[in-house]
Amino acid sequence: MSTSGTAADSGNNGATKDNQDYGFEYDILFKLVLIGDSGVGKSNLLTRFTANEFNIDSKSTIGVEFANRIVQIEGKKIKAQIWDTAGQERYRAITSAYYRGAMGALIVYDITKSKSYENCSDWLKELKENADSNIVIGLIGNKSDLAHNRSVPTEEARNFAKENQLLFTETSALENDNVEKAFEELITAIYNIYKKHQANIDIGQDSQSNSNTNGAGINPNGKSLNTVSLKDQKTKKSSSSNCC
Ligand SMILES: Nc1nc2c(ncn2[C@@H]2O[C@H](COP(=O)(O)OP(=O)(O)OP(=O)(O)O)[C@@H](O)[C@H]2O)c(=O)[nH]1
Ligand SMILES: [Mg+2]
Repeated sequence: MSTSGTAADSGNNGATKDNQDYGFEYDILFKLVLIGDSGVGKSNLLTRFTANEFNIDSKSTIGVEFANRIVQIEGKKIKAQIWDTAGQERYRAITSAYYRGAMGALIVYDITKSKSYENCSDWLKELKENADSNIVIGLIGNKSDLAHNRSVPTEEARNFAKENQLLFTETSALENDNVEKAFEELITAIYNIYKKHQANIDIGQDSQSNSNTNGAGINPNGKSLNTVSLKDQKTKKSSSSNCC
């Protein structure tokens, strides 16, 4: 996968940055969501990935923000539209709109805060209750630069991820360590499902197919792919505005 750092645009304030691609051309749109306790670094992971920015004094997110980045896989331009919400309890009411249409999610915890890791089961439950059942999910242990204050062992989190069929990465938004990898793995996993789905549609069309070739695929979580959500995901060319 190659990523384009020049095509990010932010939903934070409706503004775009000078070095951005104003064409916003893309072939496929993937909506991703970031969830996890307040203060774990969701917003900084987002700004690191979409604008290569980090803010040591970032304020708690109010409501929902989003930013985009174009990544390329196999020559296809994929617009990753990444939604970032407040981890604070009082903002939880917005969930259904937040999760609607999401094809991937990153559940973030802080490796120095065991409570934020323990709460990942609740975040996972919330995803299962609100998001598409076939959403691809990654678990992120952020703030790996603070390893001297670590309270969540890597192996414990890795096992939790394995048991729940989640992707897993430890990241540092501060040091820009593994941030690309975390997002790229998620986007690639979604893309592979998308590709399989497309191939199955082609096979289905070629052979006047029946229910065995109806486009269902398997995601990394081992579940069958919800074809409706992928069919609903528009394949677009040339858009001049953020779409959400
Ligand atoms: N050391 C270190 N600090 C980080 C890292 N990522 C974020 N932070 C700091 O952690 C604090 C919270 O970061 P945010 O990105 O605002 O956290 P959030 O998860 O978006 O929080 P809410 O919006 O309240 O849900 C800020 O002071 C950041 O500078 C990291 O990788 N390492
Ligand atoms: Mg935030």
